[in-house]
Amino acid sequence: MPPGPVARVILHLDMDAFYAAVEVREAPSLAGRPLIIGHRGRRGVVSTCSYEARKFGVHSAMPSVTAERLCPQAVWLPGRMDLYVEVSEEIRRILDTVSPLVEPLSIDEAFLDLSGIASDLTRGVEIARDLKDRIRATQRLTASCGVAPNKFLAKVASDLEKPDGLVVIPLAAVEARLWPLPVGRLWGVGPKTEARLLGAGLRTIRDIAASDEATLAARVGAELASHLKALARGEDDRPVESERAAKSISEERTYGVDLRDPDAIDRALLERAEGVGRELRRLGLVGRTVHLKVRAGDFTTWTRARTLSEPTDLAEEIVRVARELFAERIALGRQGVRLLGVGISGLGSEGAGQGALFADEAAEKVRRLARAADAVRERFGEQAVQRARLLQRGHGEKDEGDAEASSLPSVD
Ligand code: TTP
Ligand code: MG
Repeated sequence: MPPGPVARVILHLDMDAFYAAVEVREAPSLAGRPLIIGHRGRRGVVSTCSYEARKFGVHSAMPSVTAERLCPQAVWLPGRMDLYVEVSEEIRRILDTVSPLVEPLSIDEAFLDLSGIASDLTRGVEIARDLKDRIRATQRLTASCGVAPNKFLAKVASDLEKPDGLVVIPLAAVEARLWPLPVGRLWGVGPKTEARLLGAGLRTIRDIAASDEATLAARVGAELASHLKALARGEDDRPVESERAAKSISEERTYGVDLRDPDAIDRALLERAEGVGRELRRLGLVGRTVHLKVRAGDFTTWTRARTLSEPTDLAEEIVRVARELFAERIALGRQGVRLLGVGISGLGSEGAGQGALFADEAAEKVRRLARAADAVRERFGEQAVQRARLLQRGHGEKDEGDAEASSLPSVD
């Protein structure tokens, strides 16, 4: 037999009732209760809800007033994006240990290409089971996984037995598992196409598989018709695309003597933010989510994150958020700071958020100054340009200690 195309093993993972599950984890008394994440009232919509609330017909994007009517006994929470982003990143770190080829799709779902790791789908299922176990053990959350020879089938599979599902769809199972589903499940079928297909009496994917391609083309166009026919046969050759560009930039430093003086801590925050801003500008990037990492003398470690309304490459913005996070979300108690890290993720190219950024003249001026300072630094070295704040170092203020670890920015 001539060698065919290499069979792939693709995994799709989607967290169950993500925001709601995180809230239940944080407040276990909510377990088993209908929980809705969203704002109540006339203008609110439901972000998501627990599976207990779904039994009443509540779902994402539903007007809150409808949800209140369907499930008056539900507990409502407004949602905490920072926390969900943090958890999402923790999960991402786990995924990265499973495969070098990870393509995140949203805050709670990703594709993993396991082809180089799993010899066949059966092995892919074992890996998926391990992955689910690890997420449950370390995050106390459940994920649903689909394993299949391509992205389309893997995504369909992960949704089939939610929550806590694990479904494999080999090509041989396309008829049994894919064909009964409604046409709306086909990738590329939005509400308009769906209406057209339904108008032609095509309700399920089986109907598409059985339809004549020329007739289908007359309804939706030749290109889409051939695409839908391929999907209905369970064929999809889109590759899993991990981002090639940097995902985050961070800078951290460990102090030989724990920092206790609030001024010293504040200065350290600014120094780290300066490094991150400089690296962003060097790479021509802007970032959206600011991260703060703090390790106390007793090794208690916090990681906190907050997303900006506009992406930035400026230390001023980064340090503003880092300070907020430090003030609001770090409880040092009697401990000093042993390690401090500042980072940024949600990176994009500089041009991306420019409209809004350039609308702000003040920010643009600061940016020009920052660039000029970068240029001077490049020519004359690190010491040549120091922000006034950094120069306010008083005498005898040696409590910062010496850096144990390098504070060079790291890009990953
Ligand atoms: P989903 O994965 O679509 O939903 P889910 O994880 O809550 O539930 P499921 O078990 O069905 O996967 O979306 C992930 C998160 O994105 C969700 O927890 C909340 C947020 N979200 C919104 O804020 N609005 C929306 O309309 C949707 C669909 C999701
Ligand atoms: Mg989900």
